[in-house]
Amino acid sequence: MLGPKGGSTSSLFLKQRKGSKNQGSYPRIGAKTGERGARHCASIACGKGVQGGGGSLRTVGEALFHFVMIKPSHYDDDGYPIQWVRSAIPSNTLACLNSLAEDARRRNILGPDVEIRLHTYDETNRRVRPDRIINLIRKQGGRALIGLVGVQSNQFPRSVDLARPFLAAGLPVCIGGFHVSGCVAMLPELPPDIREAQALGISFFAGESEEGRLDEVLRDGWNGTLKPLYNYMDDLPALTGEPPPFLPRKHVQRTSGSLSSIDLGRGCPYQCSFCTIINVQGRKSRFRTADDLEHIVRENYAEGIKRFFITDDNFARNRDWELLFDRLIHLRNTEFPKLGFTIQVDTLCHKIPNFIEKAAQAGVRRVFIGLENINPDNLIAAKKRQNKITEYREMLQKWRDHGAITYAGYILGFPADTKESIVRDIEIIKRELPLDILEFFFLTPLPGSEDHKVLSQKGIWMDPDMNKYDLNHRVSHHSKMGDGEWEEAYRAAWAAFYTPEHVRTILRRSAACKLGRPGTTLSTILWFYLMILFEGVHPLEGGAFRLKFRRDRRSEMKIENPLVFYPRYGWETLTKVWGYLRVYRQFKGVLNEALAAPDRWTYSDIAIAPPQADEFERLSLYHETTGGEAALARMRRDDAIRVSGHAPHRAGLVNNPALEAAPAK
Ligand code: B12
Ligand code: SF4
Repeated sequence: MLGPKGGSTSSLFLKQRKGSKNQGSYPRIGAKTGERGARHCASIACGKGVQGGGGSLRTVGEALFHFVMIKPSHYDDDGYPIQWVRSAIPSNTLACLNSLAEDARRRNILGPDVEIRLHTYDETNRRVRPDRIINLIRKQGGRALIGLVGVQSNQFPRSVDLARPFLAAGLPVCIGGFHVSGCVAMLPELPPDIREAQALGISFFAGESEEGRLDEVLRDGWNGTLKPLYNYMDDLPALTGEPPPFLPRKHVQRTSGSLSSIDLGRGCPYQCSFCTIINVQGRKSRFRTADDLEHIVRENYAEGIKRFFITDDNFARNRDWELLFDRLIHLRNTEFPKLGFTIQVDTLCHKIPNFIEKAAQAGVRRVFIGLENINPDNLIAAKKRQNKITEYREMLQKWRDHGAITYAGYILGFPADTKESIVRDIEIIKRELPLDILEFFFLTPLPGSEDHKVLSQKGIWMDPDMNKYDLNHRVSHHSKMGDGEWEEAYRAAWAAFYTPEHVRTILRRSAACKLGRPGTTLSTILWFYLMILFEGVHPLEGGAFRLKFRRDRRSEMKIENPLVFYPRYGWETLTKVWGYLRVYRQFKGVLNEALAAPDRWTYSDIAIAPPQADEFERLSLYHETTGGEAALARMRRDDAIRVSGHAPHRAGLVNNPALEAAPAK
């Protein structure tokens, strides 16, 4: 079955499959002037995207359709959009939409006489000025559709603020992404924020826009018949043969520069209760082909991009992982030796024969691992039964032996957590698990997750301000910790992991490994720690050199006086630069020590020492955590069954129906 929920939970929503049941439409805007010959313009405000005339306008009456795609950011605590001179990674959603739109343009979906002109903006690395976009559309003429793309829950308030001036100018707006899809997938009715935005005249898209669905939206945008809601949640598209994501180099240049992102698959077989992905993208693996992958690599390589973040939430459960890795290995061995990849995997990936070995050969150098917690009781409460703490060490050591830098996500605020247990757990991790980067998140009932659905059903308080749903803010109450205590525990966790002493240990571990990259490990540590310490944003939304624009403040907040805004912005910037330099010098000193240590190559500690026969008896991981002893007992029971020959051949997969239903890898 394609589709996560068989239509059950969204049955109260308008069913508008394939756009056939149009529930009304929004007003049409008039066609004005146009210019023939389609173009992609990443900077509409500069007017450079106009073909064959460097900005000259055509006569009124020619058909022109602007599709403006904006990936919005979200507001910081002071109400300013979080944006940077350079953001970390180009947006994959923007790249997907851009490719689909480019394909629609090539196919002349609005007829041979209508030029489609594409404009892409990523607000995380440039200011978006609706007034300028509106002026340019007016100047160039034609009709337009404003698409706010990949809108997460935390970006929803910003998206609506961005939409307002366009609506006021008579330009239709459509919002798509996880907030809308997650709400449509899991809630019996649309939440108030989406309903209010609908009342403003904004159209919504739930689901994925491959298989010609974007065409429908573009046609409706052109005809002025945009629907209030496009609901494709019950019909997940296949990705085979769909245009692979691509963004022009100028976008990549506004990020760290040589890294791009691609999705090779969607869907995950597991059932974690805090996860939105399974309810939006389904539990069945859908994937792109090895030919698509090669195409993406070649196209990007031609633009100088050699490193990629593969955005699949769990690449280990991409049914075609091996074919995809094999193609990458071939490309690396023949034409592109410098290819490098970052992937996201689960904690059982090392059980898949050859997975880590082939990943390393394919150029995987960084791995995000959904560790989430080291207390089995917490993992069970979150339906994350597949995470077995008894496997963590083996899995992490294997990645390390294959030269990958490991990042683990760690969620704070599960039922068994207290401030004391969190601090205890971080110390256990530091001592016993060979992890390079640990990133913390508040347990957050994200719209689209089972947790959110359950809290909504029970009427339990959740912060109504979606802007805070960035996993870096507390948005619910905890059963044991007070609000302040939970927030303190979150800050304490970051501070406890990134002490100079522990950074020294991480770097010593890396420097002792023959495939280790201590310099790169340090720059990654600095990235994560500096964002938390000085920028107040989660590292996953970080960037280089924070931009703030006085007039772009959140609509509910007052525009500040320039005499207050600019001196404070200047002072903040100076103190941050000073702070950055201080920490950089300190940690660089630590790196130099690690590299020069006389015992560099013989250094060892509990975390990186090869598995010991008695480690299950000795390590705190199994005896001090909540549910650790029981997890150990389960492991021993499973081992005993396996030895007696009655167990499935893959240790980690026992008692896991979700995984049993998963692709047989
Ligand atoms: C990659 C990724 C990132 C990257 C983003 C950069 C990049 N390279 O793309 C990084 C690591 C930076 C990141 C950061 C964060 N992320 Co993130 N991220 C993802 C991930 C894994 C993939 C996104 C993606 O490319 N999906 C594939 C695209 C094609 O799907 P899509 O976005 O849904 O778009 C399709 C449809 O929605 C539709 N569509 C979308 N927009 C529009 C617009 C129109 C007009 C139309 C017609 C259709 C349409 O068509 C698209 C193609 O089918 C998703 C999970 C997931 N599986 O999607 C999480 C996810 C989107 N992230 C999430 C979160 C919470 C965050 C962070 C807040 C986490 C944090 N604490 O830092 C930050 C926010 C930073 C930011 N400014 O974006 C959540 C959002 C949940 C929610 N309800 O809001 C997700 C779903 C993961 C999760 N934990 O549940 N993320
Ligand atoms: S393993 Fe990751 S992607 Fe899969 S259900 Fe759990 S949290 Fe979601």
